Amino acid sequence: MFFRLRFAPDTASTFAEQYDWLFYTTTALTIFFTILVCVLVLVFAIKYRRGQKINRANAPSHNLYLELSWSIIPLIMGLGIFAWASYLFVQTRQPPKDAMDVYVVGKQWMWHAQHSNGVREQNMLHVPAGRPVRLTMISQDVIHSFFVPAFRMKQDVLPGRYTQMWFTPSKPGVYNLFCAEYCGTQHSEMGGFVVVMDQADFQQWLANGGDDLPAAPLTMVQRGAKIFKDKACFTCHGEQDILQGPSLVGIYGQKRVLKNGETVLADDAYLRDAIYDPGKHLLKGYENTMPSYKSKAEDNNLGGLTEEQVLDVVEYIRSLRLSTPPATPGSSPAVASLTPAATVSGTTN
Ligand SMILES: [Cu+2]
Repeated sequence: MFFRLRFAPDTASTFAEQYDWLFYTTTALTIFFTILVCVLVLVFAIKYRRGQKINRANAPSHNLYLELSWSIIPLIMGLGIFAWASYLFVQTRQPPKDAMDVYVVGKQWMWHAQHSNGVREQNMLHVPAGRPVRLTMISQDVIHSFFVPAFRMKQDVLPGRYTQMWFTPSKPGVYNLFCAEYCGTQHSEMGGFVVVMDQADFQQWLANGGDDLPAAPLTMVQRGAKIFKDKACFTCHGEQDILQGPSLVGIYGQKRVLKNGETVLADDAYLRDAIYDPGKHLLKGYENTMPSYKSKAEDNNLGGLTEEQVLDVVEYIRSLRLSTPPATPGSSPAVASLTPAATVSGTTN
């Protein structure tokens, strides 16, 4: 044979194994009932065909037990499949807290991945086997879709909104990565590979700066800190809340009370909005004096920030913590620091 006939792609994530069980179970049930119905139709058609001398008197018009069983048994099966599939679906929406973060930007027509320690990749994604990985994804232009058949995972990547996807790779190897949303003339060429490595190999790969980059690039937090300084964000966002702007220290993951009385969670999407559209969630006690840092094609990103730079800044803001634990009663208030806490490692949260 010139080609290997394959029924399904590789099975290379824990979800893939679970989804395959679900898929093969529904397929088996479908085949079983299809054959059952076909065989019965054929048997009865032959047995009672015209001209056959067979007793046709007293044919039953209904049978309560038969009708109940062919209603209730499929109902239980259908609900069982529904519960099973729902359980898997909910699982795929809940990344574990200790998942490794990777940030993905889709653009016409390439995938760009960035690891927390600053290693970047184009059309490649290196991940360790046996460890949950969470992708936070956004598009620089149109809708794309991040699709790894061997993981049985697919997630749309949208302009203007972060989407997430997580998986635990289960088998080292090289797997196809596709864009599964028609995104322009070279859509079919938008793809690459996901490389699943042993944990030790991966750590070494990551520490050595990836495949083709100089060693020791800036981490995402360092890059974010640099942008924060270059754009002079600190003049309004310092260690304390001031008239011009609120402090950003320790706000990540906290509830923020807005001017209109609503409360929102300061997560990645909130911080991105605050950079691109500062008036959207105006904080209580503040006026909308901040300019938008939305990058426009015509200014060649000189004034604004690209999606990748926003991810760096968000990672930096995430790292801003109070440098001492909350003060004990009677002592002076905790000192805030605008340098990232040394203990905060981008790969652990
Ligand atoms: Cu695409």
